[in-house]
Amino acid sequence: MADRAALRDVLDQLENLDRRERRLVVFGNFKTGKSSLINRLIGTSVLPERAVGFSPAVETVPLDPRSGWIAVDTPGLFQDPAATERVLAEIGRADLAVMVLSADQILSGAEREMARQVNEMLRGNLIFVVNRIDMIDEGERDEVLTWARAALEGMGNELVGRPRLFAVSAAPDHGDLGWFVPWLLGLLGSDRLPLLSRLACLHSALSLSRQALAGEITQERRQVAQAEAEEAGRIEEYRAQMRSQLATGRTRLRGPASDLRTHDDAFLASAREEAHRILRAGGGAVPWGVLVKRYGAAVSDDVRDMAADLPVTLPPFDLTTWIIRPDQIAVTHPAAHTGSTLGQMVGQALGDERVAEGGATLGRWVARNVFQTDVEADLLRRVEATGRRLLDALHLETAQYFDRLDALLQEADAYYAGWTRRQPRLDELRQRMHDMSAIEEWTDDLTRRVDDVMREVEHA
Ligand SMILES: Nc1nc2c(ncn2[C@@H]2O[C@H](COP(=O)(O)OP(=O)(O)O)[C@@H](O)[C@H]2O)c(=O)[nH]1
Ligand SMILES: [Mg+2]
Repeated sequence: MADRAALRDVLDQLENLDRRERRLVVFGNFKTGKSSLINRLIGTSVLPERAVGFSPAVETVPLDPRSGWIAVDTPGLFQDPAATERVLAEIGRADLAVMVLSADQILSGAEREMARQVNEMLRGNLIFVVNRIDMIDEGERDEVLTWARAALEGMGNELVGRPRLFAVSAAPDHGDLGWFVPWLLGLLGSDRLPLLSRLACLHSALSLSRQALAGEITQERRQVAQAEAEEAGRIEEYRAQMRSQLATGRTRLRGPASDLRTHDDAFLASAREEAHRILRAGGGAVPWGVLVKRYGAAVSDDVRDMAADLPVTLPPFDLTTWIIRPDQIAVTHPAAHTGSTLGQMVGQALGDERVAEGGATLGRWVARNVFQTDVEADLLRRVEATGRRLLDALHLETAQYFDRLDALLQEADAYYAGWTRRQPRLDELRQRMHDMSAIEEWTDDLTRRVDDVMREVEHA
């Protein structure tokens, strides 16, 4: 999953809600007297107060151990980006922020912008201390403070005031914090202050997380839509390809169904060959079973070639259930017999094997010329007639076979018309979208509750 830093921040802020330690973060420009102010607050100079030099460190000192408050001293703003970041991080977990301004150089544009930002982060848990008031002539002090109050209008909240501003002098020798100290100690006794700032921090973490999430969800949604479109395109393309192949297959099926002539011719030619063999041998059988099987195999071959690129497997043309008795043919015409015997006799007399073997031929000659009977033509006619009868039956069977194939191709077409496939990548994307939407909902719900509680805390 993508960056979850924002969400982790939310969880940190949730944990932060019941942190015992309470933090008063003092921040402001370089050399406004932040460290001096803290030292005066706690009554001892534990923090370095420098006329020159920059201390980049964040320091904490206990402020009021009974209520758990500590003071956090921070490096001056705008001196160094990394240090400024650190200050902002400290403010991010502050329960109360004190912005220290210098009376003699008060409220630059950058300072005002920073004040606005912090005020928003802490839901107004922000007060202002105008330090170095001793640097201003007494007669001009009111004017400076009035101006500052106007510039900071609207900052703060119901708990601290809007805006709350103190003019002090935190210099070690002539320091005077006035009624800032008793006021502050009174404020720090309230539990509503830390609750409000922590809810505010949680609130801003929630809205950042919500923003990050919204961006991510938009991106994810775009990805899902794109993946869906791509996948739909691929499926459609595949379906179209399969169905066009099937259509071609069906058209081609009609070809061989009407074009069995070559197989018929081959079948009859083999039958005739067998007849001649029988004639030569003087008897025998036409192996119709073998010829029929060969016919079936030839048709199967046709179909296999035709179906080679089809997305279905077609069954072969199966004629094994056909039972065909071999047609025993005795070449037993009396003339043929006589011829055969005659041939043998002559052959024996001459002592010549060839004449004896030629008996059948001689017999046929005798039959044709003496008895006017053509044994050969007779036999061929009989064989041919049987062959044609078988072919009629074979054609019927073939037609049924092709009908079956056509039905199969039609079924396959229906299958591919609605064909789809599992999409694990899409499922995963959708699941992620779903998870993120759940987090989004949770964030929105929590934000609403935090809003309500903050209003209550502030106006109780
Ligand atoms: N005149 C005068 N000097 C001050 C006052 N507060 C602090 N200083 C001096 O300003 C210098 C910087 O003070 P410091 O607390 O280190 O400022 P930081 O950088 O904001 O922490 C030191 O020399 C302080 O003694 C004040 O209210 N009046
Ligand atoms: Mg300092």
